[in-house]
Amino acid sequence: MAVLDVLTYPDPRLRIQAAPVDTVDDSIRRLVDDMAETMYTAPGIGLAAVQVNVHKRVIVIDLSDDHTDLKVFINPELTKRAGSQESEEGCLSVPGIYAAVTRAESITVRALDRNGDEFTLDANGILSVCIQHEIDHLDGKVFVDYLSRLKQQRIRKKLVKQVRRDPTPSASHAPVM
Ligand code: K1U
Ligand code: ZN
Repeated sequence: MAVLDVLTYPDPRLRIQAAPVDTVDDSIRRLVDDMAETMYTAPGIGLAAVQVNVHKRVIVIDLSDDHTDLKVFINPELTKRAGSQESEEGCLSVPGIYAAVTRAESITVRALDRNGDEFTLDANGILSVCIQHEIDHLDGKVFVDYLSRLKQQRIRKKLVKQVRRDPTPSASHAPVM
């Protein structure tokens, strides 16, 4: 397994729409394992493949304290949304920034698991928020898109300055489609 570089906002590669996975094979399972290791190392509670510059519809989430509840969503689709909730969000691609975002309270998601088997899951609370946040990444969206223009400008300036001061290897890689 490997810890992958995470793209930092406003990197334009975060805007690339991810393509559906055709076949869940060993290369996808390796990607899932590397994404899980990257998420646990960060640390975070979710990660979308787009954030590690792989433009495929793959998400990992683990809300447990002890890394024992890894959830894998391949080609996830929201089939139901109900209600609304506001909660504080963070993002490994927007380090150090937390802001309130309004999303659906409860959702149903249909996806494939790491064996390529279809499942559906009903979620609410933080799991629902996290799934919606990660599906946004697959569609080239970042949570700061929900904030005011002024807040987006401030965040962009702050992170561009930070990356100039401390450049990461991810800044020079081409997208992996
Ligand atoms: O998509 C990402 O970058 C991961 C993101 C997921 C997320 C968090 C909160 C609301 C919506 C989506 C993160 O994991 S940010 C880091 C974080 O929330 C966290 C880190 C350590 C312990 C607990 C939480
Ligand atoms: Zn994120």
